[in-house]
Formats: sequence, structure tokens, C-alpha cells
Amino acid sequence: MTVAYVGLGSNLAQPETQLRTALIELDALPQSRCLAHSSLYRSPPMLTPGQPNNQPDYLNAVAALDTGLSPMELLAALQNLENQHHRQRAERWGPRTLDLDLLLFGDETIDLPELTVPHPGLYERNFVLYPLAELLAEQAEHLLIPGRGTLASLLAACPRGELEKLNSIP
Ligand code: A4P
Ligand code: MG
Repeated sequence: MTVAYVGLGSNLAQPETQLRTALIELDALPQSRCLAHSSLYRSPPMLTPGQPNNQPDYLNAVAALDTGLSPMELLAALQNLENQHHRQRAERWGPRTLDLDLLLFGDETIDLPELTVPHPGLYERNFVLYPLAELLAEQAEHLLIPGRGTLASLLAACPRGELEKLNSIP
């Protein structure tokens, strides 16, 4: 079994419901159990060149999953869940009902055409780093992100900006 961290994001069709449902669905994946999840966080859409503007705010969270699936099996399961949430991949970075990113898979580094772990956006995204740090609490000081130093050091270099932590969900 490996502990994997999954980033959840939604900015369409009742994002809070999308994320709450997805957390239950993650726990129900084969050979997998959701160990814990962060609070929900709200933030304006990350500004990326070419990104469609006028998108609604995002809700994000991070979940820790104890899993017996391989990284590729887990990626396929996450994409399957995204599809169940009727995600349309019409435009890159476009608004989405549910985005599930595989952030970390134990201490593995994976560099395949379909799968990069740690997730390439992990290092600089406040809506990933802050929920991950909440989930890991004091372990953040020691957790080494392969090739990038400790989570605490990444967090120290990443402004919180407009990221807003919502009340924790049961
Ligand atoms: N892929 C490779 N590595 C991974 C991984 N570690 N986890 C491949 C998941 N997928 C991975 O993803 C494109 C391809 O990435 C997949 O086929 C998979 O094989 P996608 O989900 O189809 O496309 P996308 O999500 O539109 O693109 P991308 O680059 O994943 O978008 P991002 O970077 O996830 O950004 N602003 C806020 N505030 N909060 C957000 O959550 N999210 C985005 C999406 C933009 N702005 C945001 C947020
Ligand atoms: Mg994605």
C-alpha cells in the first residue's frame, strides 16, 4: 500500500457538492481508502497565459489516499471519476466540474507521457500547497517533495494570496 495525495478542483455546477461527492468516491475506489482530507479552499482562477478569462472561482481540496493501485491504475481511476462528473475536456484550463490531479505517490518520481509525479503544478500553486500542508500538519517540516526540498520550504516561497480556507467539512 502507498499513500498518494490527490488534488481536487471544481469551478462549475455546485463545486462544493462536486468535491464532497468526489471525496466519497475516492474512498470507494478499489484497494483504496481515504485517510484524511483538507478543508475546502476558495481562490480566483490561476492566471495562466492562454487561459479563458471570466471563469468562476475555484474550490480546491487535497485528499490522502492509502492505495494498493499502481500509479497508472490510480490515474485511470481518477480520470474515470472525472468523466462520471461529466467533465468536458473542451478547452485546456477551461472551467471544469471536477479536476483530479495525482500530486504525490509515496516518494516516487514518475516521468511518463501520461503521468508526471510529483504533479508539475504542485510547487507553486497556493491552492495545492496550503491544503497539503494542512493535511500533513507538522510533517510538512520534514516531508521531502522529490527533487524540490521540503513542503515547508515550498510553502514559505508561495504567497497565500487570495486563497480562502472555508469552514472544515465533516
Ligand atoms: N497528467 C500528467 N501528470 C498528471 C498527474 N500527476 N495528475 C496528464 C493528473 N494528470 C496528469 O490533464 C491533461 C493530462 O495530464 C491528462 O491526460 C493526464 O494524462 P487534464 O486534466 O485532461 O487537463 P487540464 O486539467 O485541463 O490541464 P492541466 O494542465 O491538468 O490543468 P491544471 O494545471 O490542472 O489547471 N485555478 C484555481 N484557483 N484552482 C484550480 O484548481 N485548475 C486549473 C487547471 C486552472 N486554474 C485553477 C485550477
Ligand atoms: Mg488536471
